[in-house]
Amino acid sequence: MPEKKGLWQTEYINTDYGQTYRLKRKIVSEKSPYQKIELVETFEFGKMLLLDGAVQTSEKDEFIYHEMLVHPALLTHPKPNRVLIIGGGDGGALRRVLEHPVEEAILVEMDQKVVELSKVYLSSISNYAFDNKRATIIIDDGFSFLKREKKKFDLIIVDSTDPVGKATVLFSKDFYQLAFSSLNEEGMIVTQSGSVFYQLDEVRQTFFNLKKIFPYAYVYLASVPTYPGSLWSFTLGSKLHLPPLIPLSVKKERMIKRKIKTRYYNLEVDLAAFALPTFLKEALGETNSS
Ligand code: SPD
Repeated sequence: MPEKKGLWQTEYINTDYGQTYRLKRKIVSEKSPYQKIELVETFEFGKMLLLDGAVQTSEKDEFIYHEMLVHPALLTHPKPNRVLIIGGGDGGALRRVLEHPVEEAILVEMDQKVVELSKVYLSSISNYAFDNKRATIIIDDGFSFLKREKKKFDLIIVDSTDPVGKATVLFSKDFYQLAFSSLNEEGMIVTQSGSVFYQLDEVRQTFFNLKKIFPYAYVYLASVPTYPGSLWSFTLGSKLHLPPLIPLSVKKERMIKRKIKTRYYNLEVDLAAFALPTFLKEALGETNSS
């Protein structure tokens, strides 16, 4: 058993379980008007961003989460032009969206400090996506922005904190109704929806809320080591397209044409991501589709 030396940072998932990292150094710890923001450098995962004590992203495993949040939906859409990201102030999702030939990617992040600190300390995650001419950064809350915005989107991505506390509104039926009316007729919404092991109720609620509004709804999975329980859920609502039923040859052609380079996502992973374990299928009422 290795010795527990040095400085450690724990994310407490509940009263009985946490995930702990040995730190090289604490970089930033400050309170914004919205949350406690911490940037630390860990031995195992490189630099890591925490909001209110919950790990949001790390240099070592961010590619898994961000590729899986963005590519399944964008490769399902034949011609995505206008994409909205709500949250995602670290820039990792924005970077992946801009790998597609979209005309405009709008990132609406509530906390300016998260964007500022990410630009300084997490450029390996955003790869300077904030400076891309096709990107617009707006500091606002996603719900208010969408209420005001008149022009429609092809994809809305919710890259928020966990579906508890202040982010809950982004998982509500009201929000999905608003998102539905803000999407073009081939439009989709995809949201991170929490740990299938530790937040199963939130996963169910997200799926059932989306399903009430969108004709098609799917949960899919990826393993993100720094997220509680690792097995992470994403929930996708679609007006027209059925992502797991798009032939892989079509997605492959789009990947090649759009020159998408990935480290986690590939077509076999895409196919497998929509296969759910039995306990989750049961929790979703065996209805992971239309
Ligand atoms: N438990 C943390 C889940 C965080 C999901 N969003 C992360 C934002 C990374 N861009």
